[in-house]
Amino acid sequence: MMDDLFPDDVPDWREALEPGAMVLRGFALPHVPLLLAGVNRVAAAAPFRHMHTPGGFRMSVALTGCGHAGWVSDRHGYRYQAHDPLSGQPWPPMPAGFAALAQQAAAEAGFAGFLPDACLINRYEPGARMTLHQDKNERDFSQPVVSISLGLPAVFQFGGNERSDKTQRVPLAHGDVVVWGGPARLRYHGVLPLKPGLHPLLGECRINMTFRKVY
Ligand code: MD3
Ligand code: FE
Repeated sequence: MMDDLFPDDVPDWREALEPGAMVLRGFALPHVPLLLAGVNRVAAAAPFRHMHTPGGFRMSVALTGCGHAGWVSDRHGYRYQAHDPLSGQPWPPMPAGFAALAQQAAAEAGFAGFLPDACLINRYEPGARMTLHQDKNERDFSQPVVSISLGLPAVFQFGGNERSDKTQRVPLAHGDVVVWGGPARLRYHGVLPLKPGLHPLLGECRINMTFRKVY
């Protein structure tokens, strides 16, 4: 009866996309105030900016970051670096509670002991997108990436190990957390252009935070 409709051993908030890729629906919802306060503090010290690809194109997603490394792209290429090129200062420290939350999410997905040293923060406004890419600037691919979506919903594209592989579309909403590790770690992925909308907390915007072990 109720037990069949809502089996308590198969929580429906936890969804395996593929081996190594686990969606934790709403996992970050209780932590939204802490996350938004932290993002605002980081952005006050290291403002969101639109980087340029090595080929000279302005990225539609604005980004900032905190922790020991930030992601930088310019005409010389893309890489992690310890200093914010806008200020010449180290990236702001990771706000209290960030790393613990990422570690908790990773553990839920089977990656116990995840110790992120960086958090990249992407800001999407309507029309902004991220083309298919792999994340391979980190040193240790045995460590997962934990992503938290806030604000307007988006459609995530999850592909294979080759750019030309077929992709699946995964809707990601406010508070959803995804853990990407193991065989999913080097999959191509992207985000379709953000649809216009107004989120009650964030307005016309989506924020995506990704926690990584870079060094
Ligand atoms: C799968 N960000 O910052 S998060 C990125 O929504 C990035 O802003 C997207 O891709 C965003 O690099 C997607 C989900 C994500 C992040 C890293 C991954 C999925 C991943 C690394 C490996 C496989
Ligand atoms: Fe990525």
